[in-house]
Amino acid sequence: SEHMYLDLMKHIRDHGVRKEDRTGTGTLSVFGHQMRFDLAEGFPLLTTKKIPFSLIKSELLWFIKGDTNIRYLLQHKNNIWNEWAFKKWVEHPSYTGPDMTNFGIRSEKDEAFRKVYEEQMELYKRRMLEDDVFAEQFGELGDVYGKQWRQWKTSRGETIDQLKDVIGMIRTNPDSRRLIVTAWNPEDVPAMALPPCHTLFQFYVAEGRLSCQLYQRSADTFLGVPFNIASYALLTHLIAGECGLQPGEFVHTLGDAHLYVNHLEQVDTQLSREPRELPVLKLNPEVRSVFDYEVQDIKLEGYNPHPSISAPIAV
Ligand code: THF
Repeated sequence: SEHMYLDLMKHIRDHGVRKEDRTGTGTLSVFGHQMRFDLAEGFPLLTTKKIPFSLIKSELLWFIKGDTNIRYLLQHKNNIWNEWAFKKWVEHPSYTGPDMTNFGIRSEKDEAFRKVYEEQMELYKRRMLEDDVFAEQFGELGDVYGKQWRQWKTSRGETIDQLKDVIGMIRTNPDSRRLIVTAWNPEDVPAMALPPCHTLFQFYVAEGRLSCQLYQRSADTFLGVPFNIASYALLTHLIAGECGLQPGEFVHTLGDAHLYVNHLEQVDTQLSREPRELPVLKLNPEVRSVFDYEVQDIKLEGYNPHPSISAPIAV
């Protein structure tokens, strides 16, 4: 339940060790943690702060399509991957605008720079939507989840559709202990802008219920984890539906679980709030396949969260 998440934040806040990180922001961190969410109790979207479920839907459908270009996200008003694609643009030799080195940290510390950055980001988004050639070149994130789930490239030049294969296995051999999808490709990792945080997930079928466990190597506990929980819970619902199973549990196993030090005030605010009743997921019963969902086929009922709490994302 939501208490598992709140307890994790409290645990990291009170017992985490100070650790520097790739982004230069600084974190409190613990290593190795597990949470469980019984999907029969309701849909695990946090109620102690408002989470924009529409962003979780469009991000997951984007992964499922095997798409790795953020244009689809922008068309759905989803900006959560912008910084990573933007970074590729401003670091490209053809970029002629103002210097954007370390834009994440600088825009937090320097008000004037922040304005310039926000203008460049608006420009980037407009071109992404209006200019097909630009979008093809500068919207591409490369070997991220969609690619590894749907078009894993083997050394022999073949392509593996892990998601389709695992759904086939759940249907034909539900007792299998090999129901695994991995996004971690050691051959590709050195060249990746952002190696996958959701490294590997496994399905498990028992008593007519489909469970899913995710191993997440790195967990941005305040901003990212609430999205990750809801995203994999939704994936489990979609696959269970296609396979004629009930959704079981989502088990979330974390490696480096951290709180960025510039999120700590927000954490205290959230921990002072009482969880509310969980919403219920409603899927369009006419959709038969995981691969056919559109955003409007997925709805939530009874979501009455506390207000959102804003926090800067570390890039
Ligand atoms: N990088 C970092 N530092 N943290 C992450 O969680 C993360 N992700 C994805 C890739 N890199 C990451 C991106 N996922 C938000 C949420 C999830 C993201 C990125 C950003 C975010 O800013 N959420 C806001 C709302 C944003 C909005 O309304 O537009 C929030 O308040 O929740 C790990 O998967």
